[in-house]
Amino acid sequence: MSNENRKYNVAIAGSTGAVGGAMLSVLERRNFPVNELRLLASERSVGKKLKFNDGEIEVGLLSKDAFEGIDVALFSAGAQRSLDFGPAAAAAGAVVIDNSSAYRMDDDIPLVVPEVNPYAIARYTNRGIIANPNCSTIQMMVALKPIYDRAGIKRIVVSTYQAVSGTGAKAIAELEAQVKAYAAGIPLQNEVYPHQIAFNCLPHIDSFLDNGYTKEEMKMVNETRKIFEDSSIGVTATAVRVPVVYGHSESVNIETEHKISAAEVKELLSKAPGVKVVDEPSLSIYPLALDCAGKFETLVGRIREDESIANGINLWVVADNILKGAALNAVQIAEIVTRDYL
Ligand code: L14
Repeated sequence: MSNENRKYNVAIAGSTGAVGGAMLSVLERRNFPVNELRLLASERSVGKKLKFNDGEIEVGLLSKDAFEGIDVALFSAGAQRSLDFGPAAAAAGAVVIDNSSAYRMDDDIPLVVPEVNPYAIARYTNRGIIANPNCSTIQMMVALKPIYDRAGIKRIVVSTYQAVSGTGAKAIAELEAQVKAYAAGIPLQNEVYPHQIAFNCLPHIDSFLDNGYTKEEMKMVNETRKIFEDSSIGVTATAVRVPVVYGHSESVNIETEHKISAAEVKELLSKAPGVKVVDEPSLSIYPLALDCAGKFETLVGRIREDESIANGINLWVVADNILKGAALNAVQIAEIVTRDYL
């Protein structure tokens, strides 16, 4: 069982992407006990070299036989590659922690936010795979868990303001190019998004479903219920892309089972793991996307009672979508897996 001096062989599938790169830096920042770090990616990135600690590691090909001897495999190479290579990695003996949407809603796959439901990790033995939730879901769960435990939550109404980095490097480049074109007075072009993202808000993240919601919105509904293990909780979401590079912001309105005051929520959240309360509106202090970039905490502010109903609370919740929304959450899961299960 767990041995304090043991080091682990870690693979990153999708190591050259935005989240993959952040996984490397989070392993470094948290001093994860790495023995071998194996960087994997698709054909076009093979041979690239990435810095890790004091050295450089060459990227190898993501293939079914690339996982021999690996203890923990972090996947962030898109849902299709997780489906194609995740089971092979698990069969080779690795615990797969998957950042894609491929396995999140499978009944026998745990969907984990370490501050919220770390106990669910035990069920990784079913298929050798643990799913990392959607970025927008993760930060909302971190903020709501202490309130859920204290007062119960009947219903959540959430609107998101999501950064372009969630889409990837191409989207960051598109936003920057549009801002430059605008400043230069030349026509703006768009390829990644169906409309101009600079100076705009697009109520469209991932594709539309028959019920009129987007997939991103329904991920927040379904993943929230799965993580809280509560199919009775009502959740409705509107997911909006905004011209921000890093950091998702969320307006979260909840109706609790029992009355809880804004002061009590503030007190609860000030002690909650992974949360930083940033809430002094008279000084213009509240969570900002620009301030969350690079940080591990989920910032919560604008904590106030919803005076339109008996038991209502409003919150503004901001986190780095690449870190807590993806790479950090995955590495935190890996920390628990290695500490408690390997
Ligand atoms: O489900 O485009 O993990 O901001 C994460 C990035 C969904 C889309 C997921 C984005 C994706 C999201």
